[in-house]
Amino acid sequence: MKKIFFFSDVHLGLHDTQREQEKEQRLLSFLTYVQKHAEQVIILGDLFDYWFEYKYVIPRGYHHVLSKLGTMAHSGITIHYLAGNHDYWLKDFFPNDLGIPVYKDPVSMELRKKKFYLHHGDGLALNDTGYRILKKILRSRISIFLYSLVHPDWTAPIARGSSHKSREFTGNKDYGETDGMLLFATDKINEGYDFVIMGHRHTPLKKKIGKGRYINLGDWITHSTYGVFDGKKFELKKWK
Ligand SMILES: [Mn+2]
Repeated sequence: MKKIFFFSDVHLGLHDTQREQEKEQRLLSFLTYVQKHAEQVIILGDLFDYWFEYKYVIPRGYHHVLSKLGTMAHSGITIHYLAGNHDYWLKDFFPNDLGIPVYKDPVSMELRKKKFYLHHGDGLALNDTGYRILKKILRSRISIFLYSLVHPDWTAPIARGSSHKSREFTGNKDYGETDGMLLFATDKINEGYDFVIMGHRHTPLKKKIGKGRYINLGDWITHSTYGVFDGKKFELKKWK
């Protein structure tokens, strides 16, 4: 019986070439396994540390992973890609060229008769109004349009630098993010969801809340964790 796989926060492109090559190999070996056992795959955001696509240009350096995902989708595996805060600027490359639908907002899905709520996890901190305002600005049509006018060789290094800084900055401050995500998950489970799945925190977690479960998928920078659902139980596993 085929299964449904979940993963998030690979942050491809984050480190130097050597570390990135190691991470890419680790992810590709996982995807080869998934290809054999999956009916569906759900990516919960931040697959890339930086992604901005133009009409005729996509970022360089990810071609092995892109072609792997494309092959998987082509072979009949349904892949859903929910954008995170680092790869929010996806356009039509994934749906049109790879056959992978992209979601810009949290989604609810019924999988094997269970109700799933899928959310990358950003913007749920309890006292981070600054981020919520920044999120609106960065995602506005006008900002995206203006950014797209700049040559890709100029925007990519700037964006990569600022994505590093933002991670160091958020990593050093406590915005009550863990609590905010847990509260959010609790609300959703009380609304009737069986599973609430998130990423973004880079810390794997599986928690029973009432009759439901809140799962945080962890990351592929240090944990290499993923979720697998067989229709009955949801397991949070570590890829070795
Ligand atoms: Mn994130």
